Formats: sequence, structure tokens, C-alpha cells
Amino acid sequence: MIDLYSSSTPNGRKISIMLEELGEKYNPILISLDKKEQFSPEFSKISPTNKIPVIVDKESGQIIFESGAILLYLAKKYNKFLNEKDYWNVVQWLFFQMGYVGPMLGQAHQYLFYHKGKSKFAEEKSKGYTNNVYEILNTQLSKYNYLCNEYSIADIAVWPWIARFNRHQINLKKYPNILRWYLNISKRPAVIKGYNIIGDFDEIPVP
Ligand SMILES: N[C@@H](CCC(=O)N[C@@H](CS)C(=O)NCC(=O)O)C(=O)O
Repeated sequence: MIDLYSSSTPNGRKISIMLEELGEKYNPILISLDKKEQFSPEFSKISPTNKIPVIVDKESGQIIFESGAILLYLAKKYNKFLNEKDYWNVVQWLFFQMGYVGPMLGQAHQYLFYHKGKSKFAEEKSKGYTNNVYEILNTQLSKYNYLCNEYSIADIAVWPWIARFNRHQINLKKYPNILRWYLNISKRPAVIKGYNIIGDFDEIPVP
């Protein structure tokens, strides 16, 4: 049994979607970011960064924070969504998500959505990075159905971020390859279920 400490955010949803895809039993535990529960002394013991998501694998005793590391751990443990022949391809796109997609789109949430109008400079910069993220993904998805041939942890890492396209001021119809990929993944039963496991209920956005 795995305990999943999480919330209804893109990084949190990656892991509930992965666990649903694996069909493994797990115990979802809400860490309310609104109530600042990420800073509680108990949660700090398993999350040195005071961020969700975190898993505790009761079977192995392993505790892991950082969603990319959690996805890798689960993929290795259950031998799924990280095909040996595409291993490094998947890992590089996973790292691209962790190092660029997440940070840049996370900033877009701040500058283009929550705090719009506060800094023209930050908004312009953020729009530039956001468009760049979408361009890169659209080009990659013009070559493959999924980011790396088959559905993998790279797709599971990126998809919940693209589900926030409205916050990025992005018209997904302008990125036809991302649109096809997004709608295709949106139909997966594990994605539909994993999207709303913990925290606020939210419809999967339809472009
Ligand atoms: N790189 C980390 C980022 C985790 C992260 O930023 N989590 C956010 C929610 S998506 C969080 O816990 N924020 C609370 C805070 O910053 O106080 C990961 O991918 O796990």
C-alpha cells in the first residue's frame, strides 16, 4: 500500500493519475495548500521542501518527494510506462517537464492568472516562455502520438500542466498536435479518475 500526500494541482495529479494507471491500491491523503498544511511539522518530516506530492511506500519503507522522482520510482517498481527501448528518451522528456514545462507554466499561473496586471515585464516574459513550451511540445507531437512513441511517464508528467491551458492564455486549437494528444489522454479512464482524487473537484477542461 502506498500513501499519497497530495492536492488538486498539476504536480499532485501526475501521481494520482499514475497510481490509477497502475491499478494499484493507494491511500490518498489531502494536504490542503489553502490551509498551509504543507508547513505542518508532521508533513515537514516527509517533505523537506514543504511541497506536495510525496509518497510513502509501506511495503519498501521508501519515502519520496519530487513528482519526477516519484514517477520514476513507480515506473521502475511496477515495470510500466517506462519502456526499456525508449528509456532515455522518456527520461529526457520527463526532465524537460520537471526543469522547464513545470517551472515556466507555474510562473505563467502567477503572472498571467493570479496576479495579472502587476508587472507587464513579467507577463511578457512569461508569455514568451509559455509559447516556447507549447511550440516545443507541438513539434515533438507532430512526430509521435505520444511524447516518446508509447504512452509513458513523460506524458503523465506533462498532461496535467497542459490541462491548465486556460491559465496560460493558450488557445489549444492553435497547437493541433498537442490538442490531439491532450484529448486522447483526457479519455483514459485512469486520467479521468486520477484527476479528481484529492482536493477540489474540477472538470477536465475541454478546449
Ligand atoms: N518540483 C516539485 C514541485 C512541487 C510543487 O511545486 N508543489 C506545489 C503544488 S503543485 C506545492 O506544494 N506548493 C506549495 C507551496 O509552495 O507552498 C515536484 O514536481 O514535485
